[in-house]
Amino acid sequence: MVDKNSHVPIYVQIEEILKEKISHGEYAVGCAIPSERELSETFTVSRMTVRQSITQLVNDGFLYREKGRGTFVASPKFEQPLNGLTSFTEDMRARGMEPSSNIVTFEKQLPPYDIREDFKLMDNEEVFFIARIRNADHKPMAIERTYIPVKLLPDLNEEDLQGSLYNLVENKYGFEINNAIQQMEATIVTKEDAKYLKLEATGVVLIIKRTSYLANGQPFEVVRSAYRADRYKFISEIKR
Ligand code: 16G
Repeated sequence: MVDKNSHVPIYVQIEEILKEKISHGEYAVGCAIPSERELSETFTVSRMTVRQSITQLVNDGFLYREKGRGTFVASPKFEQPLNGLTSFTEDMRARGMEPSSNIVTFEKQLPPYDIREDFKLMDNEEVFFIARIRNADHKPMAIERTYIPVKLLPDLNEEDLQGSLYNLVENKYGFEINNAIQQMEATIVTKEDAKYLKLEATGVVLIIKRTSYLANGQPFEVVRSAYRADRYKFISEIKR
């Protein structure tokens, strides 16, 4: 129960109690938790305090809200290892899930300055710009915005991108993908991405920028992705 004399804020104590119930399966995945009113009676605290705990658990991916229906227990987050250069398709298949994409944009364009620099392109050389919503079992996980030099994959088309880009690069074009450099930061989702990812306006995303290279050292993609922070955690093993 809640200890009102503790130096640990009450909303944090409630959060811990609810987390424990989730991890023990007392509150099962997909099931509704008790209402704010019920919880505030159980813990003899205000509804505001209960709401604060719940909001924190929603932001941390333990719970999700559905308008007019209540608050439910979320599936555990995906644990994505950070030590292999894998594709979204491979990652989802390895989990026994079905990958799919909704292509939001597919076009050729003159790249923005920084992208032109990344690829070391001439002023008049174009890139493909592709925005794809990536789904696992039909649920949006991420939106990826990818730049690829047109001269590298000249007949890339929208239909091909329903499947795996890495599969095309390796098997249709016969290139060897070798390594990538990746950076990650957290931010509040943009209005546009909230719509694509079906997130609330205050939802948090992990922004990942990946530049991937072929075996000959040539960069072939620059990708900026927004991953739902409530569905993903990235894991790496570090050795001393
Ligand atoms: C991953 C990569 C992305 C790559 C994509 C290819 C991250 C952050 N991003 O999502 O850079 O373009 O896989 O996936 O991991 P595909 O082969 O399924 O199209």
